[in-house]
Amino acid sequence: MNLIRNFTAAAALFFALAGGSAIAQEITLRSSDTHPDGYPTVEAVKYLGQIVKEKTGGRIGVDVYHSAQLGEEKDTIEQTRAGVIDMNRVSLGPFNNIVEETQAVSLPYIFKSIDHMHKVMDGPIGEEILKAFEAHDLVGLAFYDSGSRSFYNAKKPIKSIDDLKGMKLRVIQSDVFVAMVNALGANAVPMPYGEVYSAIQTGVIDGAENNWPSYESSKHYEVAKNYTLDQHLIVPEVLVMSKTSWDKLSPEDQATIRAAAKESVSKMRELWTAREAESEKTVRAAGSEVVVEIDKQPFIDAMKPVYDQFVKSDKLKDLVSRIQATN
Ligand code: GTR
Repeated sequence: MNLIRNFTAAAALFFALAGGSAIAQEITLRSSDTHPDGYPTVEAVKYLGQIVKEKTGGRIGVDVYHSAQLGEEKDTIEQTRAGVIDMNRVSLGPFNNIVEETQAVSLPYIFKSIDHMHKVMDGPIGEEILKAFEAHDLVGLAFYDSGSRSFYNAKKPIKSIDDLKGMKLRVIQSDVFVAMVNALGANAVPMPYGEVYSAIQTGVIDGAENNWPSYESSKHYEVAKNYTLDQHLIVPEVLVMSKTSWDKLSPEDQATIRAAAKESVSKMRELWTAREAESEKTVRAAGSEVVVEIDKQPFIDAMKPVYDQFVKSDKLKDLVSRIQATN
């Protein structure tokens, strides 16, 4: 950021000396996203960038590096903590092993519905979880939607929990995700998102799990045609900033970015709803076999050991019971 700042300061001076009237961008924040251009999270952060640019008279801009140009999520999180990347939009999953509080909202079937998730994340519990990032060199700005995650595989349609037995399924690099898949009788294989397509194609794994837009945009549907809507996880996504980059900003600029992040949430939700429908249409048209009706109770029952394993500290117990009590 310093280099860019020096360069833009020099450019501003040049414009001033040359009598130019352009307002130079003084700060360019680099933001990471694993998803391709056009994906709702990418567009939401671009939207935030536009607001910030307008509100600061062009002084601050946000460049979104989509398609994992800055790396896989686990690595970009470390780079954001180190101040190398300024902003990052990531699923809460890869944060599970770093920020304990994120585990509470990454537990299978913790949310009864998308509405329930919105109520929790838009309220005091959400604020508390956003604040928890600060102890880990990050500033939590906002939560985005991610629909619900379900299993897909290259082998056979999953019609009941028994069909999962022995399947090798990729999960996000999170102990909660690993425990969840193992508790269902399958074998969890934690792996970066970008490696999943070829791992399915070459038979290293049988499948993975994700929401409609990711199943579609990653093209995993081309190699794993069986998709079962067991909806085991409604796990939100988060937009964070590096504490190092944040501390370089004035309190006014920080407030502008916070407000723009909040404003980008409703935009994101609009884009999300549209993309979910579009993605479903695309994968169905491409021949995916979708199991819609499935008895979820055995899946829910199988999660008991996962809750026992992770909901141990007073902090987690308290968070989980407050989430469950939210209507
Ligand atoms: C997507 C999520 C990404 C990434 C991916 C994954 O739903 O939006 O941030 O975490 O899942 O499974 O790795």
